[in-house]
Amino acid sequence: GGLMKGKRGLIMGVANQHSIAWGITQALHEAGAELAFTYQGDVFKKRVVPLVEPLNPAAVIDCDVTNPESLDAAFAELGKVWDSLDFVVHAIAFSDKDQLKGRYVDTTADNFALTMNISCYSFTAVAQRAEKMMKNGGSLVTLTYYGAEKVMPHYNVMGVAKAALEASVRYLAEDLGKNGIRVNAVSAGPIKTLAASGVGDFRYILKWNEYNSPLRRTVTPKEVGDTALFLCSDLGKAITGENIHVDAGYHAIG
Ligand code: 0WD
Repeated sequence: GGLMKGKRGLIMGVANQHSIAWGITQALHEAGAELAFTYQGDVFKKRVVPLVEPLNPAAVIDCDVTNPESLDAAFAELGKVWDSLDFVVHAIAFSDKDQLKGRYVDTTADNFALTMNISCYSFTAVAQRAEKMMKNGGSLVTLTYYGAEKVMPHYNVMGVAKAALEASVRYLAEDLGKNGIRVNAVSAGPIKTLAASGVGDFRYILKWNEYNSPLRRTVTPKEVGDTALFLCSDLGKAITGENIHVDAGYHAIG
């Protein structure tokens, strides 16, 4: 049985067992979804392949989202094993960590473009390709952070990119809604991951959230995963263009 029985989805952005995408994977796997994965290059291959193997993935594919040919190849590969697709989880972001501290105003043009490309545009690039495989409608989910809405210490250019990502969720929801494809974001509270370790003073941000969020704690990747599961499932079938905060309530007070 299970909420996701018979549903097929691609998860992009598992880097290791601490990744939010890994918590999302647990939730979707337990609910009975059939899963495929992309990882970024050989460095991550070594970690991701053994991690996902026990879940019997339909495919585990190398994909660098900055490279359109790599994206095309990944979806072509997926098309060989699946004739349709029900959901995609996009849990990918990147910025030069030297610019995730200090002042936003000092952001370079090169890193601005790179951060926007990987952390924002890649979701649209994925949507373009996923749309073609979503023959029975579908659900696209991306990960964002409150630093898109309010100034958070050190988040800087990533906050600007997440704001653009959240806006793109609304435009994509409008474009793809006609085909029954829903597009939503999950705004996760801070979680200690590889990507987060690049953000200046991250431990302080974790403590701050623990002391000040309404639930007086931080959140786990699995808790973020449970909301991603809800959005990918038919329980979320009337929800699109939305941004759900899974942050122990911090957005309500912050
Ligand atoms: O506190 C946090 N950790 C939060 C993260 C709070 C709110 C949101 N998020 C977001 C992140 O911004 C990101 O969009 O969640 C998403 C997942 O991030 P994560 O789980 O915190 O981080 P991690 O486990 O590192 O996974 C992100 C991965 C990359 O890892 P690195 O360590 O290289 O940043 O994104 C992948 C890569 O595996 N990635 C790429 N994948 C394909 N092509 C690329 C790329 N060019 N660049 C990064």
